[in-house]
Amino acid sequence: MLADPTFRIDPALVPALVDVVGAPNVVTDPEVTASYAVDWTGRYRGSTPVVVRPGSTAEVVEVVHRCRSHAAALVPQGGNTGMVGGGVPLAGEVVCSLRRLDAVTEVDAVAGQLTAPSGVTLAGVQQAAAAAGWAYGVDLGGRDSATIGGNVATNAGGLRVLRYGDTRSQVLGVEAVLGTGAVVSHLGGLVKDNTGYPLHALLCGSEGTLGIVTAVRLRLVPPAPNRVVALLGLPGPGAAVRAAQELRRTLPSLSAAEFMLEGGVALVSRTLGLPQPLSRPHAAYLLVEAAGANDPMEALSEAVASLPEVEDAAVATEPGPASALFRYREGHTEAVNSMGPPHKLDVSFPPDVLAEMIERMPAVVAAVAPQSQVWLFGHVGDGNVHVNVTGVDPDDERVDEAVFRAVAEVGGSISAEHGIGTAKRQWLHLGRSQSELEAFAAIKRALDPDGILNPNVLVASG
Ligand code: FAD
Ligand code: 2HG
Ligand code: ZN
Repeated sequence: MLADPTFRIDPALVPALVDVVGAPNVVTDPEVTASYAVDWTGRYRGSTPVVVRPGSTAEVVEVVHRCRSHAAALVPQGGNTGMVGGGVPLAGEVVCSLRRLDAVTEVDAVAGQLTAPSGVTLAGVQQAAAAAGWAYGVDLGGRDSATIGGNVATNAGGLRVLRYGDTRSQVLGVEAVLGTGAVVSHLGGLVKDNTGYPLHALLCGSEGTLGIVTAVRLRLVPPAPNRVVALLGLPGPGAAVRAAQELRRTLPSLSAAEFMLEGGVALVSRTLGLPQPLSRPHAAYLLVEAAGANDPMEALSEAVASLPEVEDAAVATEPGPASALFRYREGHTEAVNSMGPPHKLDVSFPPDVLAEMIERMPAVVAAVAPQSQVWLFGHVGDGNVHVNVTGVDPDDERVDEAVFRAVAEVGGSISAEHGIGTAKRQWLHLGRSQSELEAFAAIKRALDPDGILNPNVLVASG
Protein backbone atom coordinates (compact mmCIF):
# COMPACT_ATOMS: atom_id res chain seq x y z
CA MET A 1 0.00 0.00 0.00
CA LEU A 2 1.18 3.48 -0.73
CA ALA A 3 -0.18 5.23 2.29
CA ASP A 4 2.32 8.09 2.15
CA PRO A 5 1.53 10.27 -0.85
CA THR A 6 4.90 12.03 -0.62
CA PHE A 7 6.95 8.85 -1.19
CA ARG A 8 10.21 8.88 -3.15
CA ILE A 9 10.82 6.26 -5.83
CA ASP A 10 13.21 3.36 -5.43
CA PRO A 11 16.26 4.26 -7.62
CA ALA A 12 16.16 0.73 -9.06
CA LEU A 13 12.87 1.61 -10.77
CA VAL A 14 14.54 3.78 -13.44
CA PRO A 15 16.69 1.01 -14.95
CA ALA A 16 13.71 -1.33 -14.66
CA LEU A 17 11.68 1.08 -16.79
CA VAL A 18 14.55 1.46 -19.27
CA ASP A 19 14.42 -2.32 -19.73
CA VAL A 20 10.79 -2.01 -20.76
CA VAL A 21 10.66 1.05 -23.04
CA GLY A 22 14.30 1.82 -23.85
CA ALA A 23 16.43 4.69 -22.55
CA PRO A 24 15.07 7.40 -24.93
CA ASN A 25 11.61 6.87 -23.45
CA VAL A 26 12.60 7.22 -19.81
CA VAL A 27 13.10 10.90 -19.05
CA THR A 28 14.75 12.02 -15.83
CA ASP A 29 16.23 15.39 -16.87
CA PRO A 30 14.39 17.90 -14.61
CA GLU A 31 14.37 20.51 -17.38
CA VAL A 32 12.38 18.13 -19.56
CA THR A 33 10.21 16.52 -16.88
CA ALA A 34 9.13 19.98 -15.66
CA SER A 35 6.74 20.44 -18.58
CA TYR A 36 4.91 17.23 -17.58
CA ALA A 37 4.52 18.49 -14.01
CA VAL A 38 2.48 21.64 -14.52
CA ASP A 39 -1.11 21.72 -15.73
CA TRP A 40 -2.55 23.79 -18.57
CA THR A 41 -3.84 26.52 -16.25
CA GLY A 42 -0.62 26.87 -14.24
CA ARG A 43 -2.60 26.41 -11.00
CA TYR A 44 -1.26 22.89 -10.33
CA ARG A 45 2.50 22.40 -10.19
CA GLY A 46 4.33 19.34 -8.98
CA SER A 47 7.47 17.42 -9.78
CA THR A 48 8.38 13.95 -10.94
CA PRO A 49 11.55 11.88 -10.74
CA VAL A 50 10.77 10.17 -14.04
CA VAL A 51 8.52 10.30 -17.10
CA VAL A 52 8.02 6.97 -18.86
CA ARG A 53 6.67 6.83 -22.40
CA PRO A 54 5.44 3.34 -23.36
CA GLY A 55 4.77 2.69 -27.04
CA SER A 56 2.39 -0.29 -26.85
CA THR A 57 -0.18 -1.92 -24.58
CA ALA A 58 2.38 -4.63 -23.73
CA GLU A 59 4.80 -1.94 -22.58
CA VAL A 60 2.10 -0.28 -20.47
CA VAL A 61 1.50 -3.64 -18.78
CA GLU A 62 5.20 -3.98 -17.95
CA VAL A 63 5.41 -0.37 -16.74
CA VAL A 64 2.53 -1.03 -14.33
CA HIS A 65 4.14 -4.27 -13.10
CA ARG A 66 7.50 -2.55 -12.53
CA CYS A 67 5.90 0.38 -10.71
CA ARG A 68 3.83 -1.98 -8.60
CA SER A 69 6.77 -4.11 -7.57
CA HIS A 70 8.79 -0.98 -6.72
CA ALA A 71 5.82 0.53 -4.80
CA ALA A 72 5.74 3.60 -7.04
CA ALA A 73 2.56 5.49 -7.92
CA LEU A 74 1.77 6.52 -11.49
CA VAL A 75 -0.02 9.47 -13.01
CA PRO A 76 -1.31 8.63 -16.51
CA GLN A 77 -1.00 11.64 -18.80
CA GLY A 78 -2.31 12.29 -22.31
CA GLY A 79 -2.26 15.80 -23.78
CA ASN A 80 -2.11 17.46 -20.34
CA THR A 81 -5.05 19.73 -21.14
CA GLY A 82 -7.04 18.66 -18.07
CA MET A 83 -8.51 21.35 -15.84
CA VAL A 84 -8.59 19.75 -12.38
CA GLY A 85 -4.96 18.90 -11.65
CA GLY A 86 -5.56 15.19 -12.26
CA GLY A 87 -2.87 14.59 -14.88
CA VAL A 88 0.15 16.09 -13.14
CA PRO A 89 2.38 14.56 -10.45
CA LEU A 90 1.55 16.64 -7.39
CA ALA A 91 3.21 14.24 -4.93
CA GLY A 92 6.29 13.10 -6.81
CA GLU A 93 4.58 10.28 -8.76
CA VAL A 94 5.97 8.71 -11.92
CA VAL A 95 4.34 10.21 -15.02
CA CYS A 96 3.20 7.64 -17.58
CA SER A 97 2.78 9.58 -20.83
CA LEU A 98 0.52 7.84 -23.34
CA ARG A 99 1.26 10.14 -26.25
CA ARG A 100 3.34 7.53 -28.09
CA LEU A 101 0.25 5.32 -28.40
CA ASP A 102 -0.77 7.14 -31.56
CA ALA A 103 -0.23 4.59 -34.32
CA VAL A 104 -3.06 3.53 -36.58
CA THR A 105 -6.67 4.58 -36.18
CA GLU A 106 -8.75 1.88 -37.87
CA VAL A 107 -12.05 3.03 -39.31
CA ASP A 108 -14.85 0.55 -40.01
CA ALA A 109 -16.83 2.58 -42.54
CA VAL A 110 -19.59 -0.04 -42.77
CA ALA A 111 -20.25 -0.10 -39.05
CA GLY A 112 -19.62 3.64 -38.67
CA GLN A 113 -17.08 3.04 -35.92
CA LEU A 114 -13.36 3.39 -35.32
CA THR A 115 -10.71 1.98 -33.03
CA ALA A 116 -8.04 4.43 -31.91
CA PRO A 117 -5.00 3.99 -29.69
CA SER A 118 -5.39 6.25 -26.67
CA GLY A 119 -2.61 8.72 -27.58
CA VAL A 120 -4.30 9.89 -30.79
CA THR A 121 -5.52 13.46 -30.45
CA LEU A 122 -9.19 14.31 -30.62
CA ALA A 123 -8.45 16.19 -33.87
CA GLY A 124 -6.79 13.01 -35.21
CA VAL A 125 -9.94 11.01 -34.44
CA GLN A 126 -12.13 13.66 -36.09
CA GLN A 127 -9.92 13.63 -39.21
CA ALA A 128 -9.88 9.83 -39.45
CA ALA A 129 -13.68 9.79 -39.20
CA ALA A 130 -14.06 12.51 -41.86
CA ALA A 131 -11.68 10.77 -44.26
CA ALA A 132 -14.01 7.74 -44.16
CA GLY A 133 -17.16 9.79 -44.79
CA TRP A 134 -18.26 9.88 -41.13
CA ALA A 135 -17.98 12.36 -38.27
CA TYR A 136 -17.14 12.06 -34.57
CA GLY A 137 -19.76 13.54 -32.23
CA VAL A 138 -17.46 15.16 -29.66
CA ASP A 139 -15.63 18.44 -30.19
CA LEU A 140 -13.85 20.81 -27.80
CA GLY A 141 -11.37 23.66 -27.87
CA GLY A 142 -8.39 21.52 -26.79
CA ARG A 143 -8.85 19.19 -29.80
CA ASP A 144 -5.30 19.53 -31.17
CA SER A 145 -3.60 18.47 -27.90
CA ALA A 146 -6.17 16.49 -25.91
CA THR A 147 -5.90 12.74 -26.50
CA ILE A 148 -8.80 10.38 -26.98
CA GLY A 149 -7.58 8.45 -23.91
CA GLY A 150 -7.75 11.66 -21.87
CA ASN A 151 -11.22 12.38 -23.27
CA VAL A 152 -12.37 8.94 -22.14
CA ALA A 153 -10.64 9.23 -18.76
CA THR A 154 -12.40 12.56 -18.10
CA ASN A 155 -15.61 11.69 -19.98
CA ALA A 156 -15.12 14.97 -21.82
CA GLY A 157 -18.21 16.92 -22.88
CA GLY A 158 -17.58 19.91 -25.11
CA LEU A 159 -19.56 21.82 -27.70
CA ARG A 160 -21.95 19.21 -29.14
CA VAL A 161 -23.25 17.35 -26.09
CA LEU A 162 -26.79 18.60 -26.63
CA ARG A 163 -26.81 16.89 -30.03
CA TYR A 164 -24.63 13.77 -29.62
CA GLY A 165 -23.99 13.31 -25.89
CA ASP A 166 -20.72 13.19 -23.94
CA THR A 167 -17.70 10.97 -24.61
CA ARG A 168 -19.24 8.04 -22.71
CA SER A 169 -22.14 8.11 -25.18
CA GLN A 170 -19.70 7.50 -28.06
CA VAL A 171 -17.64 4.72 -26.46
CA LEU A 172 -18.58 1.15 -27.40
CA GLY A 173 -15.52 -0.48 -25.87
CA VAL A 174 -12.20 0.17 -24.21
CA GLU A 175 -8.86 -1.56 -23.79
CA ALA A 176 -7.16 -0.69 -20.51
CA VAL A 177 -4.41 -1.88 -18.19
CA LEU A 178 -5.70 -2.09 -14.62
CA GLY A 179 -3.68 -1.32 -11.50
CA THR A 180 -2.94 -5.05 -11.22
CA GLY A 181 -1.34 -5.08 -14.68
CA ALA A 182 -4.27 -7.10 -16.07
CA VAL A 183 -5.56 -6.05 -19.49
CA VAL A 184 -9.29 -5.67 -20.05
CA SER A 185 -10.13 -5.39 -23.73
CA HIS A 186 -13.56 -5.24 -25.34
CA LEU A 187 -13.17 -3.62 -28.75
CA GLY A 188 -15.54 -5.71 -30.90
CA GLY A 189 -17.89 -2.78 -31.41
CA LEU A 190 -21.19 -4.64 -31.03
CA VAL A 191 -23.90 -2.03 -30.64
CA LYS A 192 -26.00 -4.45 -28.60
CA ASP A 193 -23.98 -6.42 -26.08
CA ASN A 194 -25.49 -7.00 -22.65
CA THR A 195 -22.85 -9.38 -21.34
CA GLY A 196 -22.34 -8.18 -17.80
CA TYR A 197 -20.85 -5.04 -16.31
CA PRO A 198 -20.06 -2.31 -18.87
CA LEU A 199 -16.41 -1.80 -17.90
CA HIS A 200 -15.95 0.70 -20.74
CA ALA A 201 -18.63 2.93 -19.20
CA LEU A 202 -16.97 2.64 -15.78
CA LEU A 203 -13.58 3.58 -17.20
CA CYS A 204 -15.14 6.68 -18.84
CA GLY A 205 -14.73 9.41 -16.25
CA SER A 206 -12.51 7.27 -13.98
CA GLU A 207 -9.70 9.84 -14.40
CA GLY A 208 -6.85 7.34 -14.53
CA THR A 209 -7.68 5.90 -11.10
CA LEU A 210 -8.81 2.42 -12.21
CA GLY A 211 -6.90 1.70 -15.41
CA ILE A 212 -4.68 3.15 -18.08
CA VAL A 213 -6.71 3.38 -21.26
CA THR A 214 -4.70 2.09 -24.23
CA ALA A 215 -7.34 1.91 -27.00
CA VAL A 216 -10.92 2.97 -27.59
CA ARG A 217 -13.75 1.81 -29.86
CA LEU A 218 -15.98 4.75 -30.83
CA ARG A 219 -19.28 5.08 -32.59
CA LEU A 220 -19.36 7.69 -35.37
CA VAL A 221 -22.22 9.89 -36.54
CA PRO A 222 -23.37 10.86 -40.06
CA PRO A 223 -21.65 14.04 -41.21
CA ALA A 224 -23.71 17.24 -41.09
CA PRO A 225 -22.09 19.13 -43.98
CA ASN A 226 -24.37 22.17 -43.96
CA ARG A 227 -23.65 24.36 -40.97
CA VAL A 228 -24.93 27.76 -39.89
CA VAL A 229 -23.56 29.66 -36.92
CA ALA A 230 -25.29 32.67 -35.37
CA LEU A 231 -24.10 34.94 -32.61
CA LEU A 232 -27.06 36.53 -30.82
CA GLY A 233 -26.79 39.66 -28.67
CA LEU A 234 -29.13 39.55 -25.65
CA PRO A 235 -29.98 41.82 -22.71
CA GLY A 236 -28.72 39.45 -19.98
CA PRO A 237 -27.91 35.89 -18.90
CA GLY A 238 -31.56 35.08 -18.22
CA ALA A 239 -32.47 35.98 -21.80
CA ALA A 240 -29.60 33.79 -23.11
CA VAL A 241 -30.83 30.83 -21.05
CA ARG A 242 -34.42 31.30 -22.18
CA ALA A 243 -33.33 31.54 -25.82
CA ALA A 244 -31.22 28.36 -25.57
CA GLN A 245 -34.04 26.46 -23.87
CA GLU A 246 -36.51 27.55 -26.55
CA LEU A 247 -34.15 26.69 -29.45
CA ARG A 248 -33.64 23.16 -28.09
CA ARG A 249 -37.37 22.63 -28.67
CA THR A 250 -37.92 24.58 -31.90
CA LEU A 251 -34.72 23.86 -33.86
CA PRO A 252 -34.13 20.10 -34.37
CA SER A 253 -30.84 20.78 -36.21
CA LEU A 254 -29.43 22.64 -33.18
CA SER A 255 -25.91 21.30 -32.48
CA ALA A 256 -24.46 23.86 -30.05
CA ALA A 257 -25.77 26.59 -27.73
CA GLU A 258 -22.97 28.41 -25.92
CA PHE A 259 -23.28 31.50 -23.75
CA MET A 260 -20.89 34.33 -22.97
CA LEU A 261 -21.13 37.65 -21.17
CA GLU A 262 -20.07 41.16 -22.13
CA GLY A 263 -16.93 41.18 -19.95
CA GLY A 264 -15.70 37.84 -21.29
CA VAL A 265 -16.22 38.80 -24.92
CA ALA A 266 -14.39 42.09 -24.31
CA LEU A 267 -11.50 40.19 -22.66
CA VAL A 268 -11.27 37.74 -25.57
CA SER A 269 -11.39 40.59 -28.09
CA ARG A 270 -8.63 42.47 -26.26
CA THR A 271 -6.40 39.46 -25.63
CA LEU A 272 -6.71 37.84 -29.04
CA GLY A 273 -6.89 41.10 -31.01
CA LEU A 274 -10.41 40.53 -32.40
CA PRO A 275 -12.96 43.24 -33.24
CA GLN A 276 -16.16 43.48 -31.17
CA PRO A 277 -18.40 40.82 -32.79
CA LEU A 278 -21.61 42.89 -33.10
CA SER A 279 -22.15 46.59 -33.76
CA ARG A 280 -22.35 47.31 -30.02
CA PRO A 281 -21.64 45.33 -26.83
CA HIS A 282 -24.47 43.27 -25.31
CA ALA A 283 -24.85 42.09 -21.73
CA ALA A 284 -25.02 38.47 -22.89
CA TYR A 285 -24.40 36.48 -26.04
CA LEU A 286 -25.66 33.13 -27.28
CA LEU A 287 -23.62 31.33 -29.92
CA VAL A 288 -25.87 28.95 -31.80
CA GLU A 289 -24.90 26.29 -34.32
CA ALA A 290 -27.35 24.38 -36.51
CA ALA A 291 -26.11 21.61 -38.78
CA GLY A 292 -27.58 18.93 -40.99
CA ALA A 293 -27.65 17.18 -44.32
CA ASN A 294 -29.90 19.94 -45.66
CA ASP A 295 -29.28 23.65 -45.34
CA PRO A 296 -30.48 24.63 -41.84
CA MET A 297 -30.44 28.38 -42.60
CA GLU A 298 -34.19 28.82 -43.05
CA ALA A 299 -35.04 26.83 -39.91
CA LEU A 300 -32.47 28.77 -37.88
CA SER A 301 -33.70 32.14 -39.17
CA GLU A 302 -37.30 31.26 -38.34
CA ALA A 303 -36.44 29.97 -34.88
CA VAL A 304 -34.30 33.00 -34.04
CA ALA A 305 -36.94 35.41 -35.41
CA SER A 306 -39.42 34.05 -32.89
CA LEU A 307 -37.11 34.77 -29.92
CA PRO A 308 -38.46 38.07 -28.50
CA GLU A 309 -35.32 39.15 -26.59
CA VAL A 310 -32.69 39.01 -29.36
CA GLU A 311 -31.21 42.51 -29.86
CA ASP A 312 -28.81 41.82 -32.72
CA ALA A 313 -27.28 38.89 -34.60
CA ALA A 314 -24.35 37.97 -36.83
CA VAL A 315 -24.76 34.89 -39.03
CA ALA A 316 -22.12 32.81 -40.83
CA THR A 317 -22.63 29.97 -43.29
CA GLU A 318 -19.07 29.50 -44.61
CA PRO A 319 -16.52 27.56 -42.50
CA GLY A 320 -14.09 30.51 -42.11
CA PRO A 321 -16.57 33.09 -40.78
CA ALA A 322 -18.33 30.39 -38.71
CA SER A 323 -15.03 29.50 -36.98
CA ALA A 324 -14.38 33.20 -36.49
CA LEU A 325 -17.61 33.48 -34.49
CA PHE A 326 -16.65 30.39 -32.44
CA ARG A 327 -13.31 32.04 -31.67
CA TYR A 328 -15.08 34.42 -29.24
CA ARG A 329 -16.31 31.44 -27.24
CA GLU A 330 -13.34 29.06 -27.55
CA GLY A 331 -10.92 31.95 -26.89
CA HIS A 332 -12.24 32.33 -23.33
CA THR A 333 -9.93 29.67 -21.85
CA GLU A 334 -6.79 31.23 -23.32
CA ALA A 335 -7.89 34.81 -22.57
CA VAL A 336 -8.75 34.04 -18.93
CA ASN A 337 -5.35 32.33 -18.50
CA SER A 338 -3.70 35.62 -19.46
CA MET A 339 -5.12 37.08 -16.20
CA GLY A 340 -3.06 34.64 -14.08
CA PRO A 341 -3.82 31.08 -12.90
CA PRO A 342 -7.62 30.82 -12.71
CA HIS A 343 -9.80 28.84 -10.34
CA LYS A 344 -11.83 26.75 -12.79
CA LEU A 345 -15.17 25.78 -11.36
CA ASP A 346 -16.99 23.75 -13.96
CA VAL A 347 -20.53 23.26 -12.68
CA SER A 348 -24.02 22.40 -13.90
CA PHE A 349 -27.51 23.36 -12.74
CA PRO A 350 -31.04 22.01 -13.17
CA PRO A 351 -32.83 23.96 -15.96
CA ASP A 352 -35.32 25.72 -13.67
CA VAL A 353 -32.60 27.48 -11.62
CA LEU A 354 -29.97 27.91 -14.34
CA ALA A 355 -30.65 31.57 -15.16
CA GLU A 356 -31.01 32.57 -11.52
CA MET A 357 -27.75 30.82 -10.54
CA ILE A 358 -25.75 32.40 -13.37
CA GLU A 359 -26.97 35.79 -12.15
CA ARG A 360 -26.13 34.90 -8.51
CA MET A 361 -22.59 33.61 -9.12
CA PRO A 362 -20.75 36.97 -9.02
CA ALA A 363 -22.23 37.70 -5.57
CA VAL A 364 -21.37 34.20 -4.29
CA VAL A 365 -17.76 34.76 -5.34
CA ALA A 366 -17.58 38.39 -4.17
CA ALA A 367 -18.74 37.38 -0.68
CA VAL A 368 -15.46 35.49 -0.11
CA ALA A 369 -13.13 37.18 -2.61
CA PRO A 370 -14.20 40.78 -3.17
CA GLN A 371 -11.03 41.65 -5.16
CA SER A 372 -11.44 38.82 -7.64
CA GLN A 373 -12.80 38.83 -11.17
CA VAL A 374 -15.44 36.36 -12.32
CA TRP A 375 -15.76 35.09 -15.88
CA LEU A 376 -18.90 33.11 -16.73
CA PHE A 377 -19.40 31.21 -19.96
CA GLY A 378 -20.24 27.71 -21.06
CA HIS A 379 -22.45 25.11 -22.62
CA VAL A 380 -25.74 26.61 -21.57
CA GLY A 381 -27.69 24.16 -23.72
CA ASP A 382 -26.57 21.45 -21.24
CA GLY A 383 -26.96 23.58 -18.09
CA ASN A 384 -23.13 23.68 -17.85
CA VAL A 385 -21.54 26.92 -16.62
CA HIS A 386 -17.78 27.51 -16.46
CA VAL A 387 -17.23 29.77 -13.46
CA ASN A 388 -13.66 31.06 -13.83
CA VAL A 389 -12.24 33.23 -11.05
CA THR A 390 -9.00 35.20 -11.37
CA GLY A 391 -7.14 37.41 -8.91
CA VAL A 392 -7.26 34.75 -6.16
CA ASP A 393 -4.19 32.91 -4.87
CA PRO A 394 -4.02 29.38 -6.39
CA ASP A 395 -3.97 27.86 -2.88
CA ASP A 396 -6.85 29.92 -1.49
CA GLU A 397 -9.82 27.54 -1.76
CA ARG A 398 -12.52 29.73 -0.21
CA VAL A 399 -13.94 30.62 -3.62
CA ASP A 400 -14.06 26.96 -4.68
CA GLU A 401 -15.84 26.04 -1.44
CA ALA A 402 -18.40 28.87 -1.70
CA VAL A 403 -19.30 28.12 -5.31
CA PHE A 404 -19.52 24.35 -4.82
CA ARG A 405 -21.75 24.71 -1.75
CA ALA A 406 -24.08 27.10 -3.59
CA VAL A 407 -24.22 24.68 -6.52
CA ALA A 408 -24.92 21.65 -4.33
CA GLU A 409 -27.69 23.47 -2.44
CA VAL A 410 -29.77 23.79 -5.61
CA GLY A 411 -29.14 20.23 -6.83
CA GLY A 412 -26.37 21.08 -9.29
CA SER A 413 -23.11 19.22 -9.95
CA ILE A 414 -19.66 20.41 -8.85
CA SER A 415 -18.20 18.84 -12.00
CA ALA A 416 -20.17 19.01 -15.22
CA GLU A 417 -17.44 17.80 -17.56
CA HIS A 418 -13.85 18.32 -16.34
CA GLY A 419 -13.87 15.71 -13.57
CA ILE A 420 -12.93 15.80 -9.90
CA GLY A 421 -9.14 15.42 -10.16
CA THR A 422 -7.21 16.69 -7.19
CA ALA A 423 -8.94 20.06 -7.31
CA LYS A 424 -12.40 18.95 -6.17
CA ARG A 425 -11.70 15.76 -4.24
CA GLN A 426 -12.50 17.23 -0.85
CA TRP A 427 -15.95 18.32 -2.08
CA LEU A 428 -16.99 15.10 -3.81
CA HIS A 429 -19.26 14.33 -0.84
CA LEU A 430 -21.41 17.34 -1.79
CA GLY A 431 -22.77 15.42 -4.76
CA ARG A 432 -22.33 11.78 -3.69
CA SER A 433 -23.79 9.88 -0.71
CA GLN A 434 -21.70 7.92 1.79
CA SER A 435 -22.90 4.65 0.22
CA GLU A 436 -21.83 5.84 -3.23
CA LEU A 437 -18.40 6.88 -1.93
CA GLU A 438 -17.98 3.47 -0.28
CA ALA A 439 -18.91 1.78 -3.57
CA PHE A 440 -16.31 3.97 -5.36
CA ALA A 441 -13.65 2.92 -2.82
CA ALA A 442 -14.54 -0.76 -3.21
CA ILE A 443 -14.25 -0.53 -7.01
CA LYS A 444 -10.91 1.24 -6.63
CA ARG A 445 -9.61 -1.49 -4.29
CA ALA A 446 -10.73 -4.21 -6.70
CA LEU A 447 -9.12 -2.78 -9.83
CA ASP A 448 -6.10 -1.07 -8.27
CA PRO A 449 -5.46 -2.95 -4.99
CA ASP A 450 -2.15 -1.21 -4.21
CA GLY A 451 -3.50 2.24 -5.04
CA ILE A 452 -0.75 2.95 -7.56
CA LEU A 453 -2.93 4.67 -10.18
CA ASN A 454 -3.46 8.37 -9.55
CA PRO A 455 -3.61 8.02 -5.75
CA ASN A 456 -4.38 11.72 -5.25
CA VAL A 457 -7.26 11.91 -7.68
CA LEU A 458 -11.03 11.44 -7.34
CA VAL A 459 -11.28 8.73 -4.66
CA ALA A 460 -9.30 8.04 -1.52
CA SER A 461 -6.84 5.13 -2.03
CA GLY A 462 -6.78 2.18 0.35
P1 FAD B 1 -4.80 14.89 -19.53
O1 FAD B 1 -4.97 16.30 -19.20
O2 FAD B 1 -3.45 14.42 -19.86
O3 FAD B 1 -5.39 13.99 -18.33
C1 FAD B 1 -6.66 14.27 -17.80
C2 FAD B 1 -7.03 13.14 -16.82
O4 FAD B 1 -7.16 11.90 -17.51
C3 FAD B 1 -5.98 12.89 -15.74
O5 FAD B 1 -6.62 12.46 -14.57
C4 FAD B 1 -5.14 11.76 -16.31
O6 FAD B 1 -4.51 11.00 -15.31
C5 FAD B 1 -6.17 10.95 -17.06
N1 FAD B 1 -5.68 10.29 -18.28
C6 FAD B 1 -5.16 10.87 -19.40
N2 FAD B 1 -4.92 9.93 -20.32
C7 FAD B 1 -5.28 8.74 -19.78
C8 FAD B 1 -5.27 7.40 -20.24
N3 FAD B 1 -4.84 7.07 -21.47
N4 FAD B 1 -5.71 6.43 -19.42
C9 FAD B 1 -6.16 6.73 -18.17
N5 FAD B 1 -6.17 7.98 -17.67
C10 FAD B 1 -5.75 8.97 -18.48
N6 FAD B 1 -13.14 19.42 -21.43
C11 FAD B 1 -14.45 19.21 -21.66
O7 FAD B 1 -15.03 18.28 -21.10
N7 FAD B 1 -15.14 20.03 -22.50
C12 FAD B 1 -14.57 21.08 -23.14
O8 FAD B 1 -15.23 21.82 -23.85
C13 FAD B 1 -13.17 21.28 -22.95
N8 FAD B 1 -12.54 22.27 -23.60
C14 FAD B 1 -11.22 22.48 -23.37
C15 FAD B 1 -10.60 23.52 -24.05
C16 FAD B 1 -9.25 23.78 -23.86
C17 FAD B 1 -8.60 24.91 -24.60
C18 FAD B 1 -8.52 22.97 -22.96
C19 FAD B 1 -7.06 23.23 -22.72
C20 FAD B 1 -9.13 21.93 -22.27
C21 FAD B 1 -10.49 21.67 -22.46
N9 FAD B 1 -11.16 20.64 -21.79
C22 FAD B 1 -12.49 20.42 -22.04
C23 FAD B 1 -10.52 19.87 -20.71
C24 FAD B 1 -10.52 18.37 -20.99
O9 FAD B 1 -10.53 17.60 -19.80
C25 FAD B 1 -9.44 17.92 -21.89
O10 FAD B 1 -9.25 18.70 -23.00
C26 FAD B 1 -9.38 16.45 -22.28
O11 FAD B 1 -10.51 15.64 -22.09
C27 FAD B 1 -8.23 15.86 -21.52
O12 FAD B 1 -7.45 15.10 -22.40
P2 FAD B 1 -5.88 15.02 -22.20
O13 FAD B 1 -5.37 13.98 -23.14
O14 FAD B 1 -5.25 16.34 -22.30
O15 FAD B 1 -5.80 14.46 -20.70
C1 2HG C 1 -14.62 25.03 -22.55
O1 2HG C 1 -15.82 24.78 -22.56
C2 2HG C 1 -13.73 24.18 -21.73
O2 2HG C 1 -14.14 25.93 -23.25
C3 2HG C 1 -12.81 24.97 -20.82
O3 2HG C 1 -14.45 23.24 -21.00
C4 2HG C 1 -13.56 25.76 -19.80
O4 2HG C 1 -11.75 27.27 -19.51
C5 2HG C 1 -12.71 26.72 -18.98
O5 2HG C 1 -13.07 26.93 -17.82
ZN1 ZN D 1 -16.51 23.24 -21.42
